[in-house]
Amino acid sequence: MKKLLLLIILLNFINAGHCQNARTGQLFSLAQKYQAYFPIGAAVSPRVLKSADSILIINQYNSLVAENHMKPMWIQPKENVFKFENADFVAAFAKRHNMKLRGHTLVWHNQTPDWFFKEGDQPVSKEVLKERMHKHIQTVVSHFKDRVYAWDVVNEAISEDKNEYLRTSSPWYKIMGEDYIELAFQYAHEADPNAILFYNDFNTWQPEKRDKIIRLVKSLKEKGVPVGGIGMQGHWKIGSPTKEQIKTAIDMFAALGVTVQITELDVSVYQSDTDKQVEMTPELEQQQADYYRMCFDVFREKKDKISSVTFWGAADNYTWLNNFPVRGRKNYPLLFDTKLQPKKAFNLIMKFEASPNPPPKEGI
Ligand code: HAH
Repeated sequence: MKKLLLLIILLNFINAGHCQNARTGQLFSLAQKYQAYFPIGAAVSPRVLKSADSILIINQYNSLVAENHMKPMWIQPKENVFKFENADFVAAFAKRHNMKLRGHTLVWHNQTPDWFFKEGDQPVSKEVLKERMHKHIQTVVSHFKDRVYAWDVVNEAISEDKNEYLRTSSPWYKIMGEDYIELAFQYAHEADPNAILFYNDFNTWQPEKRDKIIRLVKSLKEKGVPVGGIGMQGHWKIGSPTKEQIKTAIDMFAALGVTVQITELDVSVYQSDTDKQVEMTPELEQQQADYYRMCFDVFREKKDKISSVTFWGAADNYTWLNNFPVRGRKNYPLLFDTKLQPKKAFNLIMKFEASPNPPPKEGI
């Protein structure tokens, strides 16, 4: 009995991520299917890579990003104490399996330790913060040089408030003023001139926010700041944003002469913070699948403007949305279910006539 159980567990483990056609036995891989379009990524942690999920990840994705372990809080928890072990594990896994690697993130108002902004119990001076930023970016970007091909240099610097341009509540802004953004890009470029440098944000499809991102990236480019891409996070929900909103944002961003990446895709099954927890029903799975199909129809149509699509997680067994925006409310936002089996969304986004492989895009 025990042996049988072990065998079943083992078979399940081996089977995870092999999406197989029952009739032909053919294996389907998302990354392979999208080879002529863009790399397909997942946000991961060393823990996930050491679990049964690793097989799913190897089979389905060809790009990785550390969900947390390259953030300042993890990588430089104390001044001059750099902890690369976890991020290195993710980088080594990517290399071993011939996957691309994105870097996330260098300068952000969240998940950045307080010491950056303080000297004793006083706020730090602009000059010292500038030095700390320089040191951080120089050290981290150099460490991953030749491994990370694209960095989210600045994350979420635009305000959500429609009467405000930049997020003035960010300690970076408070202490350094607007300059912090261009300095971050300059420092990153100095450390790795080959990396593609991204401005990354959420709600990029909302017209007011979209236009502020355009204003920012345009002004950076005019000043000769080496911004190479815009990351559309893509924390979306069933039905929103609409097809038109996604298309328009991609077109307007690409018109600035930068590449666009979908950097943190997931599709929540909830419409608002006050929705009660639900189980995943076939109806809900179908609605989510239809929404995902629309998104990928757009991404394929815009493949010349999009150089990567990354999911913010590998499967519904673990997602940050289980604790955001409501702590402990289970969500099911990804393509594989809690048992790592493909959902309807997976089947639908795999259902298209793939165009023949063109040569890979230059530099990406
Ligand atoms: C993203 N922010 C971050 O870029 C990522 O690093 C994190 O792991 C999850 C989501 C999205 C976000 C937020 O953190 C707070 C409010 C709105 C959106």
